[in-house]
Amino acid sequence: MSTPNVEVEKYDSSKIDKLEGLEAVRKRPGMYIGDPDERGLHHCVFEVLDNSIDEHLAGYCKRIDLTVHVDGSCSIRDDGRGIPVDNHPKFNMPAVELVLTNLHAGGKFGQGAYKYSGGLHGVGAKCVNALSDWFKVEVYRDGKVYFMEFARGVTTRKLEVIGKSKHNGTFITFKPDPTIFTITTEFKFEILANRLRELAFLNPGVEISLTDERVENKVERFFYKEGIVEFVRQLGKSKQTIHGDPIVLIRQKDETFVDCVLQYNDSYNDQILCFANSIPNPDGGTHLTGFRTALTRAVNQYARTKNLIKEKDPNISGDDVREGLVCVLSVKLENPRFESQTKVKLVNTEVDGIVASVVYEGLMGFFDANPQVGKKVVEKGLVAARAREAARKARETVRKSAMTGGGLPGKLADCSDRDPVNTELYIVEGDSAGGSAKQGRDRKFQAILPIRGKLINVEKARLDKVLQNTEIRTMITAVGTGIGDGEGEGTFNLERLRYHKLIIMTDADVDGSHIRTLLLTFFYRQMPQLLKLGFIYIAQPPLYQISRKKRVEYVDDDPQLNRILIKLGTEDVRLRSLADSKELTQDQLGEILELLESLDKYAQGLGRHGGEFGDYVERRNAETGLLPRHLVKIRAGNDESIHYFYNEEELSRFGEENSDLGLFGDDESEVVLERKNGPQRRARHVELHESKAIEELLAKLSAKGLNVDHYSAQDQPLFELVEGEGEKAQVKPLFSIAEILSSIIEVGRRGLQIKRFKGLGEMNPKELFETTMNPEKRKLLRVDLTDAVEAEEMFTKLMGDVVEPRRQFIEDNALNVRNLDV
Ligand code: 0RA
Repeated sequence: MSTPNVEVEKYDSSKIDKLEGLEAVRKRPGMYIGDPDERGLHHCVFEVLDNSIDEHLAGYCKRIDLTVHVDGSCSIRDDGRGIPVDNHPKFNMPAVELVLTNLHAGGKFGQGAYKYSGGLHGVGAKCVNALSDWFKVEVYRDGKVYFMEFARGVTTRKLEVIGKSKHNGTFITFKPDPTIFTITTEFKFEILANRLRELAFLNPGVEISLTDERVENKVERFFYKEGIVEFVRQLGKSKQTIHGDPIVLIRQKDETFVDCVLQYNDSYNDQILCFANSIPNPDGGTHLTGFRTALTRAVNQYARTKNLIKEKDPNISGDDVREGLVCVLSVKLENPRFESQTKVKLVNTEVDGIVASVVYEGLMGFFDANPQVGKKVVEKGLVAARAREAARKARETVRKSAMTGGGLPGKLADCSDRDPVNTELYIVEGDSAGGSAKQGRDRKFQAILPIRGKLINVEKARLDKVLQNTEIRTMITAVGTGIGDGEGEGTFNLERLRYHKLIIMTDADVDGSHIRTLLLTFFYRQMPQLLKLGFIYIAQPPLYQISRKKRVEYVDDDPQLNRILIKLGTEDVRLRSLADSKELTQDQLGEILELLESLDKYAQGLGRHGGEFGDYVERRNAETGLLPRHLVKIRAGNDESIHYFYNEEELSRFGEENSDLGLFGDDESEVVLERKNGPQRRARHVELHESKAIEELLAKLSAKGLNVDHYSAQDQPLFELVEGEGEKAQVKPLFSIAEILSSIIEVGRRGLQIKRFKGLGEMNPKELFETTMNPEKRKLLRVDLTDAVEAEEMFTKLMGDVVEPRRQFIEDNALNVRNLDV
């Protein structure tokens, strides 16, 4: 990346302060957005998003559109008030610039409309600015469109008016700085979608969309008029509920709002999701404590007044009252305090009592009005209590047999190292793959446990039944921790974990994915801490087996296959440039192919907007190397035309001359307007953020001696691809630069057998070790429980009773088993 072109101007001392302010964010990003890893990367999006949500809470924003672009940048558009643009007299700069560059600028951060904000009280967006390669903002306000741009937190384009608009809002696009986010700069659709869904549930009425331009047609919309009531319905979607509508308890006490929605189903698990000011608190806190106390008290109180439990009988315990409960508990309060930076636990002491009284009074009122539901809840609790007693006894026997039955199960091939930190347990599908794994492993630190046939479905059976299953018992003993929550003997104890990696290794077929899901469900239900703390992994056997003559090779995924084809293709050919009849060296050719491959990604992206890549590249300015930044696609009847613009000025001039298109009159990217004479025209404007990245790739190609004006097909051949030597040499003329890549891949594919790889059994012990078990080479997928909603839904769909969602889910995911980051 080139260094930003910072305008030179006199800075007074306050401005210098400001620049240093953002420099601090770049030096220690962790203090502001958390570690600059995958979490921190997505956190950037969420920080900007929180500002839009704040606008919604203040009553101004109805719609938020998020887009991930092909170059890895991300846009957030909202229809809020728009960041103020008026000049700030003290600092002599527009408010928007101040808000985005001055770490300590107050601005909106006085109380008022923003007191329930979830974000960092506005420091969010400027931190994101500081950590971005570039950051652009468009503000729609006072009938105008304003624009400004930054690079790594420094202003590179001052505020200017670029058009007119009847609407209000803010449109921010940024590209994370790869020198800060060194681990990954790739936004993950699922992570974004999960948070957007959550926000849409928690802020009813706001309409959120997510578009991934890296993939064709990937758009998801989130809009829930009824808010968390729908959230609870969705969580329980694949389960059988025991009463009709969810129970809704909503009340305000002083300045604190409590929203609590609950519903019972006939499963044996409970799921309570807690939020404070829209921030998830997976470790609960004072709101959860208040809820639990009140629920237990209300159910017992009701049971006693209705004589459903006898006077001498003990109370139904909290655990039993919560069996089969789905609940979303959302509080909004003025000054939320959390246990740590990650905000996983709320600590405001006053919240406990407030939530408890809202829930207790609300539930008692509800049970009185709906006695048949009250009775069912009490009965469910009584059944749970009896089952829990049976399970306790079963756990006890598991523990005893583990202690007395000679210790470890016979099927386990244990490792010699006894320190769990160093060791790993492979849980392998089938005795035959298990046998290979035993032979191939490094016995010092790798233990193997073969699992045979179908495991018991832990979703459909009560714990005492599950614990009678030998496969399950063997596994519990091998893992060592025990299971379940609660206190006392036989319950889960992390300190007794015998291996710090538990690796599930199954075939890449339907049975394999079924067994893997059963295992994950078991861990999720009985040892959730292992999942939360990241001890569970999925082995990644190769996806392809390719063979050439006698040689067999295993390939992980499609990009790797492509690289191999390119490499093989390159070995067999030489490229001769017809302009100077010079032959490229193999190294040169390799470098060029790498650049062409990167360009290919952008070519596909442009295609999805209706552009044609060769046509686009031809518009490269010969002197400056600059490419158009904007694309406008116009459709009138059956005619379609594409227009390119190099900058905002050109675009706005075009917009003004073609005002019927409403290019700037509307925040919608697609606009329809009736034209006085002639057919209706529809226009779609796309900002080509990727133009910078493409310019750089083309410049590199150019530096390697290729004339990039010839990217697409010419009348005369540009190169010759030569295969073989002397007399027998075959020569293929190439008419474009793009053709170099495709024809070399074609050569690479020749004489090659590519087979989609099916089972672990297709490899011998040595191959199995080398491809899938050798720590130096293998790729493990760590299963992380980032999203409880998704995990819960996946497990119940896959394992539960309700047939239709399961069938649908399996169909949707059968071809997709490798993407199972649960
Ligand atoms: C400062 C003050 C006001 C709104 C905003 C910032 C604001 C920031 C962002 C970031 C993304 N979208 C946003 N929308 C608004 C208050 C505006 C007023 O009082 O008019």
